[in-house]
Amino acid sequence: MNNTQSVTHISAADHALLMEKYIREGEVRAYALENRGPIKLGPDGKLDKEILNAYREHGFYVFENVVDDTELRELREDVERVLSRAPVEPEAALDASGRPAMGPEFTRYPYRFAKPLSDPLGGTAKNKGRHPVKMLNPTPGEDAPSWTIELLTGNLHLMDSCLRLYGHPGLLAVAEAINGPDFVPYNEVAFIKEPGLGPSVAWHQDGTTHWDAPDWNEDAHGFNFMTQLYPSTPANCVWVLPGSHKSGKANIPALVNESGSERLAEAVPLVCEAGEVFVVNRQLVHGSFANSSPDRRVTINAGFFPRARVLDVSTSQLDDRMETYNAERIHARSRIIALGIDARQQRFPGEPRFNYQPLAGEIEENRWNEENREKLLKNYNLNDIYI
Ligand SMILES: O=C(O)CCC(=O)C(=O)O
Repeated sequence: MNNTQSVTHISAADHALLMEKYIREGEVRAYALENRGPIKLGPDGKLDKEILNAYREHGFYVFENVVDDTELRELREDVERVLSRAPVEPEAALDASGRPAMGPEFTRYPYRFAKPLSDPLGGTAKNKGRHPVKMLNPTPGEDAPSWTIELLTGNLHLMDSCLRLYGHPGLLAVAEAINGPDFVPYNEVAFIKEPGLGPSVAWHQDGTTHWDAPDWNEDAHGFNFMTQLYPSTPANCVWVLPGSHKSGKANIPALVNESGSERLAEAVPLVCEAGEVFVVNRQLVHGSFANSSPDRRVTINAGFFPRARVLDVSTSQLDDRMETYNAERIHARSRIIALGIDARQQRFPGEPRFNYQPLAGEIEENRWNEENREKLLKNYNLNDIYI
């Protein structure tokens, strides 16, 4: 087995068959971990210790019943709207209904396309070579389109429902428990894996800055929340290698060699129902296979870092630009947390309001209204933080 794998031509149907046994065994391993349940907060509003311990042990936790039916419907409708406004193919001016496509009004283009069932990153130098092994590229069905949208970037200015989800008091309490009360934002993207089309995200670990730091630890590169708008199934979901967030930089080609294929032995699927949320350490070895299944996955990602891992850190981005995150930059980006909290409170006034401590005295400045949509939210993702 080398980094390009020996099976080069496989139909989508054969790929699905190849996954069957792996899926069965992986699911058993996943449910044996006992790291799933509702978000539990104590009377002091702090996350239950057992949940935190399970997250720390395995590098992920599955939160059940986070998003109710109303919120789920709003999130799905927003994703549909944004997808319906996408250009019909990369660089096209019009959407599928012949309207001017959405995109040019944002400084960072919101849509990323891929070839159906392809692996755009594996075995390439892209993303700083973070994805060393190419995944299988099954041949899509004859009726497949030339392109599929695999990613939306800048969820919070694209979709108000995502801004409201961002202010979720339970999820923010989890962020506080893991990263400390002064946690800071990373970015927000949506992974779209259409049935029979969704591309792979080859095995990788996120984070590029602190691997060799003398004070490196399991939380050095933060975590992602992954909210599922449809069931996350073993055939369409992200798979992770439990505990790998604690062992430093993994040798992914060696893991693939030892397993005899891209189907890493000991990996488990992140399975859950719609409306549930994974919290996933970014240092976990993780990836997703080509979606040869009949089921769609849409994941709303939002990540957070410990402030100490970001403040005054200079680091290069995935596209090699150097950036430094000074206190002013962190403050500007963190205002979007306050904005999300206010947007959520206006939509769901019966819920407790999360107290984001770094901006506790700035509630008035960060009210959710049309003025701040333009002033603070539009193109907020130019201030995304990446380590
Ligand atoms: O959702 C996926 O398929 C991949 C997610 C991922 O790799 C990430 O969030 O870092």
